[in-house]
Amino acid sequence: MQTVAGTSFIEPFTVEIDVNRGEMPRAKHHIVRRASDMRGHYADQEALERLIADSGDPVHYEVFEVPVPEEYGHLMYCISTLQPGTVGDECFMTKGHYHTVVNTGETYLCLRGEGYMIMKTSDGRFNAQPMVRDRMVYVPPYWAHRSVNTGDEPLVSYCVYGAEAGHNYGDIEQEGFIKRVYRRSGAVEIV
Ligand code: PAN
Ligand code: ZN
Repeated sequence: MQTVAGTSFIEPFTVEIDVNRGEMPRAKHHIVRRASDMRGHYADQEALERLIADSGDPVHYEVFEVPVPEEYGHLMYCISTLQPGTVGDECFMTKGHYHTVVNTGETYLCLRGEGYMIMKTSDGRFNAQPMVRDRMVYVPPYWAHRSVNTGDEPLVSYCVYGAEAGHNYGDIEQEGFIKRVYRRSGAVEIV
C-alpha cells in the first residue's frame, strides 16, 4: 500500500455516541467550558458575573472527541453539547472561531435541541441557520461559526471538519459576530 506524505496511516475504529446525554462516553478529549470561560463574549457582562457567583459557575458547553491526526486527509469529528440558559436575555452560546486553515469547512448535524448557528466572514457578511434535530448546517470555508441554544434542553450536535483546520479564537473575539441572539418574552430575536 502506498501512503501520501503528510497523511498518517491509522487503523479504522468506531466510537459510541450517547445522543440523549450528548456525550461520547470513551472520548479521549473532553473540553468543558464554564460560564467563567465566557467572559468578554456576552453583551451584559454584569449578568455573566452574577451567573458565575450565584449559580456556582455552571457548565456552558462540552466537546467530546476521539482525536485523529490533525493532518490533511483525516476528518476530525466531535459531539458538542451546549446547555440551555441565558445571560441577561442573551442565549447561551459557544465562543465561536474561524478555522486557522481558513479554507476548511465543517458540517454540524443537530441531534437534539434547538438553536442557531451564527456565522460571519472577515469582510462583514452575516448568516444564521437554524439548528434543530435531524437538520445539518454546512459551514463553508472562511466562515467563523458559533452555536447558540435558544431552547429549553441541551443543544447536541455532531460536527465533522478537515482535521488540519485548527481553531482561531482571537480574531473573532476582536471582531465580534455582528449579531447576537436573545430570548425575550419567549420569542427569539437575532439583532
Ligand atoms: C466545534 C466547536 C465546538 C465548541 O467542534 O469547537 O462546538 O465551540 P468553540 O470551539 O467555538 O468553543 C467546531 O466548530 N470545531 O471546529
Ligand atoms: Zn469549527
